[in-house]
Amino acid sequence: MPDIPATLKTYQAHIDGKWVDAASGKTFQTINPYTGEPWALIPECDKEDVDRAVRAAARAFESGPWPGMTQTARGRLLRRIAALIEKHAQHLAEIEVRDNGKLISEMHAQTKYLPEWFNYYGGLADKIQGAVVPVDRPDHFTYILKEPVGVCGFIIPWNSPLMLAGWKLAPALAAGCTVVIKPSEFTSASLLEFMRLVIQEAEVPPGVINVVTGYGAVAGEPLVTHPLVSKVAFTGGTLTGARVNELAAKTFKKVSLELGGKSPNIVFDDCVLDDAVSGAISGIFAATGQTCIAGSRLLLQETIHDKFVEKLVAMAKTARLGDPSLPTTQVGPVTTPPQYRKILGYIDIAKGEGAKCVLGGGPAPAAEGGGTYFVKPTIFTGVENRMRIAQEEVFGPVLSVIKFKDEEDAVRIANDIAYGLGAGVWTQSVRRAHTMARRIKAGTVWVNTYRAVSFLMPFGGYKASGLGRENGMEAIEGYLQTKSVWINNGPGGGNPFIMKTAS
Ligand code: TXE
Repeated sequence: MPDIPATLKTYQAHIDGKWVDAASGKTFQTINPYTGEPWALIPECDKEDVDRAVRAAARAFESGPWPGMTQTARGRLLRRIAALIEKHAQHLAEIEVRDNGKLISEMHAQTKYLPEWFNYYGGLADKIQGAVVPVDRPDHFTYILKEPVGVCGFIIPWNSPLMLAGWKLAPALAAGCTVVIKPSEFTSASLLEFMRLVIQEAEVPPGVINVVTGYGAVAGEPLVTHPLVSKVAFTGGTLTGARVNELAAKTFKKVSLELGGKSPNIVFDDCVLDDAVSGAISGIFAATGQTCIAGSRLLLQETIHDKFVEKLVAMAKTARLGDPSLPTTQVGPVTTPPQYRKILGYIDIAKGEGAKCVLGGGPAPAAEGGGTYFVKPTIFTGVENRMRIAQEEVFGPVLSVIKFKDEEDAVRIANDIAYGLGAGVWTQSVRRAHTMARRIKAGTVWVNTYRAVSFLMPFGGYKASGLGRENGMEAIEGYLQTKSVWINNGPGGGNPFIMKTAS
């Protein structure tokens, strides 16, 4: 471990409205992936801290100002949070970049857009309502109540910490839940800054939102297994997601999972070629490929394959690697050392499988970016869909180009995968656009665009890409319980030994 510079910033966890060290007193360093230098110390929370945070969230759920707050007042609070995020968007983006090395232009765009989630779900807070049901019994009054599920545990990855936490937090608060958030051990700082600048300033009651920092197995698992947690919302890798799902099942928690992907970006010969080339590039090289919706399988119709690859390589070659905090940089470093090793490992696997490397294919020399974990934008052609480089998530700037013959062939290849998160289709045919959108098994299909998200549009995966949906009206259901209430206004009685089914 490098020596601790005297200038390291020290963070604390946030439990029950207070800033606290880990009970063990332990800390770990967080590293700037561009410089490779540690810049802050983060509390290494464990089971004991998680238990304190969950109990605080459970108390805040049951008593105090939170459960007494009207839905309209909750809506106002969410809009206050939105305004504060807007005020601090630049600073929050800078902290994200320092921790995850993604481009400032992308992180700032995310933090500037994030208030919309809190405005949207703030608006939705007092539209959450039950129903009166005209039940098939005389003299009965029956209604449905919508109630918050209770304490929610959020597990957040390192690629877009604030955005992915916000996608969960806004609907959870609107529903009336309380929350414990465990950010990734690689990127804890932005959520702690968010607690200081936004949540405290907005005067969210103590215990409603808690942040415990630490490692997955040590701080994440106790959150997933805690008996007082009613819902787990997880974004991360598919293997970890499967473990989280298994653990959460033991205490029958609601679970939503947003996991990995190996999304097909499908280009037909009737597309606008230059648009599709830009879409293919931004689909894989934006965020250094470290996004769950990366268009990592580029499916090219054979009639345009060679011409397209030529243009693709020519454009990808111009990518400016470098300091992610500069607005002119186009590709930043890889966020974590394990991720860096994983990407280079997959490049070797692809070469070993016989794919042809037509661009990049290894680490970028430090001089190019001045930083440590850089990988050259890499393109493989001649990839067959059965190869590991086509089937497994790399989560890096590595594109696999696969040829297809016709629509039928494209659908077959696109769906022949364990994942189902996103897909792109490039065509000018309206019929083809709708047909492909219907036939591809993925949670999102983009036509003539790629990697667009909105607070209004549900987001999530088919198959191994996850469970449940974030964003839009649908997300709120994941934070609600449904209760049926039966009131008999007539005479009671009947046979006490027989269930009262419809007469
Ligand atoms: O993710 P993990 P990692 C994919 C991507 C990447 C791979 C591994 O392919 O290469 O996952 O990345 C917490 N119980 N994605 O190892 O392990 C952990 O502390 C409870 C896709 O970084 O999934 C962190 O907070 N929690 C993805 C969070 O889970 C546990 C984004 C994510 O870490 C835990 C990131 C456990 N046993 C990676 N183990 C996306 N969908 O965007 C770990 N965690």
